Amino acid sequence: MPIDRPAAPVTIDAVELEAIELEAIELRVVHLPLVAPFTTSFGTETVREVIVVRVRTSAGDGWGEIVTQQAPLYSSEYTQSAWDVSRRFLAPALLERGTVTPEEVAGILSPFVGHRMAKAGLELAVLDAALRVADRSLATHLGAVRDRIPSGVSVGIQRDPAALVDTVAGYLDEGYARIKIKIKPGRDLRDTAAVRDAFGSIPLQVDANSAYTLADVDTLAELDRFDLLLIEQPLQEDDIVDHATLAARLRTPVCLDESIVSAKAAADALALRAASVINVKAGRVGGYLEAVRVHDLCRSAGVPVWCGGMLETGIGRAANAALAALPGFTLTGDVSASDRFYRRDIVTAPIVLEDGHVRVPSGPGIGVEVDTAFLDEVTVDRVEIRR
Ligand code: OSB
Ligand code: MG
Repeated sequence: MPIDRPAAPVTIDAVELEAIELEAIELRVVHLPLVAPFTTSFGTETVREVIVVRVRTSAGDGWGEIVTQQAPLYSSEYTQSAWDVSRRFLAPALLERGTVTPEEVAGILSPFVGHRMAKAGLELAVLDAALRVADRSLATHLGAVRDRIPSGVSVGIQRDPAALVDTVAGYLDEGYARIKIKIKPGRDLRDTAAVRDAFGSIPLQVDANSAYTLADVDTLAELDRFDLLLIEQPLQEDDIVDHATLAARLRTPVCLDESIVSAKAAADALALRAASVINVKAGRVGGYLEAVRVHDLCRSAGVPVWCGGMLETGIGRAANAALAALPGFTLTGDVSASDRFYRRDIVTAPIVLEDGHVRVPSGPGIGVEVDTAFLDEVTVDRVEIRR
């Protein structure tokens, strides 16, 4: 893949947002029940535990979401690590600065190593507050070129291949534009074959969440016969060279998720030919602004990207729809309707599926309003950090 072509114009709109004056940062641990258990190669969730961030400013509030999960299984971050680092280090550093623009947040937090999901959630809340003041949408600010995006769905591992076929049938009936199934050793070829056999040439891809090693190359190569759009993160997060070795052995395009923790990591992975597609998740790369940089560099390299998900609540889901509306997001992402995961969401107008698409919010900031009464009901822990 060519990675040395002249850079395409940076998509982020050059408008500078005014600094906002931070008064306090509220963090909440929220427990939202899932409509059905979600199983991946690393475990099963029945309740989404997530951190909701509210920045309080002299000009109004801003909302963000820290997409960590209860346990460090997908990434090293988890709810209590994000809670601790946000409370003790990240929020105080922002409050210490007092007046900040969204573009300054990453720099202020950069002395603290890692903890990208925590940083991303805080940056999103500052972005939301500043954009609401400017009466500007996140989508416009990031460089969106679409007002709706095709919607894909990530399907967890089911009891058996027959149950998987039933579950996928339901999503296809709803109109989802692309199916992604989770796989793991022992639940790969038969599951994929069952879906292909049942539904023919639907847009289909698989996600292994790091469950394989290079010793599994023969099994993974057998997936080639299913004409998948891609295989996502077959090997471990830091197995960049092994992913390159594997990619050379497969016809199925290799897409990286867990490994891409920054724009630099994306550039390195492309240089090493470890991936020909990249899954962009704002939490994993430390924020929506860094996610745009990943998008920009892939776009100039001619590498397609798509927007991943972390079972976001309505807050992060709205922001993901904005990100996925950028021009380089040429593959259908995991931005599904809120009701794919939740019976009731914490925003007043959750994202819905319309003709296989979801609408990109166009209101100020993230473009959705938080249902604070329901948020209170699902809040299990709350802290306010003041300056
Ligand atoms: O690997 O993409 C992943 C959910 C949690 C952690 C990791 C992943 C996922 C998903 C769900 O696949 C995507 C979604 O939010 O719809
Ligand atoms: Mg993934």
